[in-house]
Amino acid sequence: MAGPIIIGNWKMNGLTKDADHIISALLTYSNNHKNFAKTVVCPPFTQLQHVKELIKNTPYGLGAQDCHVASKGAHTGDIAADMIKDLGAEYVIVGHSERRKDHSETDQLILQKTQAAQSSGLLPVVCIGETKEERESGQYKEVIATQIKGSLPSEFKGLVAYEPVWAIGTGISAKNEDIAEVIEFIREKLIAQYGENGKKTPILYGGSVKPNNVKDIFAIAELGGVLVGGVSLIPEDFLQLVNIAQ
Ligand code: G2H
Repeated sequence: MAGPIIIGNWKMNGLTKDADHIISALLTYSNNHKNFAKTVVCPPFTQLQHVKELIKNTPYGLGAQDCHVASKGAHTGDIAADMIKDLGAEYVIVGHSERRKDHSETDQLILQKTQAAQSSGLLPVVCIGETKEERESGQYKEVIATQIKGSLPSEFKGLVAYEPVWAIGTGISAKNEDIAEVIEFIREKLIAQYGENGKKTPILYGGSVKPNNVKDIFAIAELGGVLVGGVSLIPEDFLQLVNIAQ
C-alpha cells in the first residue's frame, strides 16, 4: 500500500482570506520539506478555483466535498463531478454523514454520486460510519456492511473513509481498538466484494483527528490515511499531522 494520505475537509468554512492563510502555511511547509505524506485539501466550492491557483505546481492535491449524480442539466445550485474534474481537482468526498443527515442522502444516492465521480475521472472518498445509537446497540458492523454494499459500485476505484458519526467534530476520537476492529472489518468486506482490488483500496479514518492522537491512529494496521475536519482549518495543527504522517 502507498504511504498514508491526509485529506483536509474544510466543510462550510473558508472565505478567501482564510484560504490564503491556510494555503500560505502549507506552501511554507512544502518549501521546507520534501517527500511528505500525500496531502489533499477540500475547500468549499466557492474556494476551489482560488485554492487550485494557490497550490499550482506544489505537491498538494485538491478535492471537493460533494458532487451531483448527473453530469449536467437542470439542477439549480448543484455541481457536477465533470465540473470539479474540469477545474483540476482529483478527489471528491461523497456520502459524508453531515450530508446524509442535512440532505437525507441515502446509500443509493451515494452510489450514484460515486459512479458519477468515477466516470468523470475523480477519486471518490466514500464516507461510511455508524451513529452513537448504532454503536451502543452493537449493530455497527451491520450498518457498515449495509453502507459498503449499498454505496460502492460493482467496480470501485476510490477511497473509503470510516467516520463514526459520534466522533465527528466532538473532540472525542474513537478508541484505537474500535477503529482497528472496524478497519479490519471494512477490509474483509472489500476483499469479499472486489477480490485482489479490495486489498488495495485505501481505508481512512475520520473523526476528531488531532496532533495528539494521530500518531496512535497511524499505527493501526491497514489504515490508509485520515480525513480531517476541524484541524484542517488550523494550519499549524494540520501540518503537525502531515509531519507525523511522513
Ligand atoms: C469528520 C471529520 C472530517 P472532524 O467529519 O471529515 O471532521 O475532524 O472535525 O471530526
